[in-house]
Amino acid sequence: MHRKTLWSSLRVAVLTSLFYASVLHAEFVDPKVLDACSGYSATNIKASGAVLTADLLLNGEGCNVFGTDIKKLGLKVVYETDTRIHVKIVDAAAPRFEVPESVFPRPTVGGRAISPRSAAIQFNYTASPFSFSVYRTASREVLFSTASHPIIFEPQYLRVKTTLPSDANIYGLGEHTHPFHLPTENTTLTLWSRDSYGIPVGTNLYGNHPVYFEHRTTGTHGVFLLNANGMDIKLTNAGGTALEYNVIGGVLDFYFLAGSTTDPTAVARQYAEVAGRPAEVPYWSFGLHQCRFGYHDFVDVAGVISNYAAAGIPLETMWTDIDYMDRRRVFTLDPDYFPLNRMREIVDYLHSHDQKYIVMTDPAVAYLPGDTYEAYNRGAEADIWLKSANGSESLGLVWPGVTVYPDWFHPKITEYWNKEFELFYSPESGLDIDGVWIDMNEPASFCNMPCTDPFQQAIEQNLPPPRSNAPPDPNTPIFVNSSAIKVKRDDILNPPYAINNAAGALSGKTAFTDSKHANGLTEYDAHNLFGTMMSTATYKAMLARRPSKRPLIITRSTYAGAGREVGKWLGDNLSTWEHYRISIAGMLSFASIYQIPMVGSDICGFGADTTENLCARWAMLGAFYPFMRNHNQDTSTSQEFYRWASVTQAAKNVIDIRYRLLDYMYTAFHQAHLDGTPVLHPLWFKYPKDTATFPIDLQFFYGDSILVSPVTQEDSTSVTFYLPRDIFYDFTTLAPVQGTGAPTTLTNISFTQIPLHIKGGAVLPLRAQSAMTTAELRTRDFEFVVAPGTDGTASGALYIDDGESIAPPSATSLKLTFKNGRLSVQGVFGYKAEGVKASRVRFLGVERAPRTVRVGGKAVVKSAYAYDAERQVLDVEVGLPLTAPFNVHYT
Ligand SMILES: *[C@@H]1O[C@H](CO)[C@@H](O)[C@H](O)[C@H]1NC(C)=O
Ligand SMILES: *[C@@H]1O[C@H](CO)[C@@H](O)[C@H](O)[C@H]1NC(C)=O
Ligand SMILES: *[C@@H]1O[C@H](CO)[C@@H](O)[C@H](O)[C@H]1NC(C)=O
Ligand SMILES: *[C@@H]1O[C@H](CO)[C@@H](O)[C@H](O)[C@H]1NC(C)=O
Ligand SMILES: *[C@@H]1O[C@H](CO)[C@@H](O)[C@H](O)[C@H]1NC(C)=O
Ligand SMILES: CC(=O)N[C@H]1CO[C@H](CO)[C@@H](O)[C@@H]1O
Repeated sequence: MHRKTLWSSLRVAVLTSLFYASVLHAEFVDPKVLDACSGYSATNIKASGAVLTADLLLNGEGCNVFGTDIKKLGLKVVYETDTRIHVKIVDAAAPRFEVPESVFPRPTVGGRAISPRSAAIQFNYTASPFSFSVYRTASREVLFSTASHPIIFEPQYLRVKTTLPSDANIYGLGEHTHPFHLPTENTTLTLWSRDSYGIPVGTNLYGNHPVYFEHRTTGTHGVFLLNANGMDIKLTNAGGTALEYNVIGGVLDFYFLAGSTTDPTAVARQYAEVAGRPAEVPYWSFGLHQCRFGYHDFVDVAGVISNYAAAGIPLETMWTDIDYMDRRRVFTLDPDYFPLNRMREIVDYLHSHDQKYIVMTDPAVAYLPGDTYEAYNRGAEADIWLKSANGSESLGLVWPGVTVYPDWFHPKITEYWNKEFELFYSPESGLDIDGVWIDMNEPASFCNMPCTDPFQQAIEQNLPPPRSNAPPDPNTPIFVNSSAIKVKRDDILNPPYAINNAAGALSGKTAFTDSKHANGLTEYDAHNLFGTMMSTATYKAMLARRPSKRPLIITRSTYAGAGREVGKWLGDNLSTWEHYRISIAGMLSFASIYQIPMVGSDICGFGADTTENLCARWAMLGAFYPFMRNHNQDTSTSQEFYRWASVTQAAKNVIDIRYRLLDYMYTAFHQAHLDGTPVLHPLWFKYPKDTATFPIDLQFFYGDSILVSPVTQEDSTSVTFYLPRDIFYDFTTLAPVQGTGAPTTLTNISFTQIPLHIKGGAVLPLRAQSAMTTAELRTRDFEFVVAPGTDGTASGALYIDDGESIAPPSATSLKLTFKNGRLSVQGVFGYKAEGVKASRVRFLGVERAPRTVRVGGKAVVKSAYAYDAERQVLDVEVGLPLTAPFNVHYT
């Protein structure tokens, strides 16, 4: 059906496709054929202030490569800010699918009139044949250019290709497991949400982020294509480096971001203006999370909680995978293995020890008409299930067997989802969870194509599988040790241009692309939004349960902008050194580019069996993931940190560091929430002129200033890493280390240590001591570590609030600055942390013993400070309450 439409408002497409060649992969189409297409010519060009419009008329008959070329297109170019140009090309005659505003709110534009001439980047075009480019105003350097690559715009195929500098530095375009620095040789990045066990390189994974940052020594810019249809983005060096979009629907809706010529993080903030800034997460969410698939029953879960306490490893949050469900049905508890009264006992126990509890929630609901399964019955009653093309319920095959999927576009979906959360996760009578884990939301299906009989396949695939153990005695004591604690159907199912979907057909292992949503959209268009829409519904449901508190939601599938509400784990990796290494690139992509900073990979690996050494190294790397969770598959050997002595020690060492740095990271998250500044940085963000940093993805900065350089080779105790030409300080000894801009090797790194350096120029706010829970951590004093840069100055920030409110009633926000021997701590002291003091300051790189030391203007006695000449550290006792500004000064 057609719907009336306005520029930049929701529209519904009916792809009136005509005659096609048979299904082709674009790789079978010679690029020369596409480049020989006649393209369009711009006419009726009108430029007025910040807006340019034109009609694009097809030259001749077009090339009709995957359908019939659309005759007339509409071009609209808007200089939205001084650093952002919006370029949109649509079918002039008929509305097509666009990402709905409800899923991706457009940035507000206006307020101030932008003069194109003063903008940092310019839109330029050639009228016939039509091509366009974007260049930097000051340098006239071209950043994007479609010249000699005609735009192709067909019902189910859109093509835009830009030339790039040779061997360009491109980052983003996920989700994938390529290196962070994308190979430009023969690389295809496919965007189509897919349940992708083992996260294979070169295949489409769970989420979709059609945004890239391109870095040059002359500056960094960004390009975002706001299109959610399936696509292949190709990077090639054949015939000159180029990037080509091949998209099977929607419109061309580009945002060009100028970035900056000096600060690579500027483009991240500009992307946040478009995609939204990340949600703040609760303080406790930075604690250690423990999970696995395969905790058999409530006794097992309670035992893990007790064992962590017994091992003295801080456990903040216990998680449970689908094991808890009755026959794998969402919103149920298995009455024999996870009975409600015992589960409530576990949750009460956790809460009384300042610990948290999270379980998995899947979108697919078991299809059980006429049964007593209320989650299904209430959904059927409200008629909120995704529908097949003929109007029947669209069926999938997931953990509980045959399922239906919620239709996130249905007007009653919020009511339904909120109700299920309210009932099942009721603090009074249900499972009182503290956060939510949402999975399988690509959406996944186990049904093999053509999936004509999911009921038969449920039998063949043994779904839901029977339990492998007998249920425990329901009265088994736990916690006994008190010391422990539209279109033609064929076109939508098999479009003429077949994206390189690793699941084969477009509907392979997911909901059928001809399924219909309540608002008329098909899964063909909405597929890549499913995970993000489930995220939004879950966010609302958690807010409805606890209206003032920040929800913690960790999802598998995301679309651009998902970070406004949720965090993300990197999916079903394996316990391999390769996946340990690639986790850094994955995490950097989400945290530094896609604006989804609450991210981490399953520590010690999900699938396959881990080893002691791998798990020890991974525990330490994982302490520098914003989201730190150990998670494991049901068929893999157990890998809780307490299972090996070396891993226990590694985890304790590194959680001690993570927790002492927790406020430093919390402050970075607050800044990210305010303006999109990334919380993790690839090295080139900090050293944009140093070409050696561009490909590095085995090291990164945690926050602005902690350089993490993990050991990366199997069972090795040495690592060769890069220290840029700058001053650093060893995190453990605090002694200065001069970076030379050459590879540095450290040897004899035990399996309980990870190399960490402080980048000169930082004042770090650390808790003076770690703790067993984050609640306890919040009672600890602060200490400040002053690490001067090559210019002798340093700065930092500290933000403290109640750690959980969406709108905290009060906050402390401090600027920490160091110059000429003086650290000054100033700002707003709104949050009252009872009894929390600034206990001491450590000044690094102090070359000689001080003559005088003053705290708050008063000279202090010699016994109140210590100077270590070998390490060049001056350690000053402060002991002031953190309620007013103060200085510490040495001469
Ligand atoms: C803008 O486009 C025109 C026409 O193609 C071209 O002659 C000119 O060099 C371009 N300007 C820049 C700065 O790229
Ligand atoms: C490009 O990559 C594909 C997929 O990995 C491979 O099959 C093909 O041989 C490669 N082509 C070239 C020219 O390297
Ligand atoms: C309780 O836990 C402590 C600490 O791990 C252990 O030393 C002790 O043996 C346990 N006691 C019992 C009765 O299991
Ligand atoms: C509707 O379509 C589904 C999926 O293609 C099919 O299984 C079902 O039999 C159809 N129902 C009717 C009434 O045609
Ligand atoms: C390696 O480190 C251990 C302890 O950390 C130390 O005892 C040993 O001497 C070191 N070996 C070498 C070769 O440096
Ligand atoms: C052991 C194993 O199955 N490894 C696979 C996991 O995924 C990697 C890359 O992501 C593949 O290359 C491996 O084959």
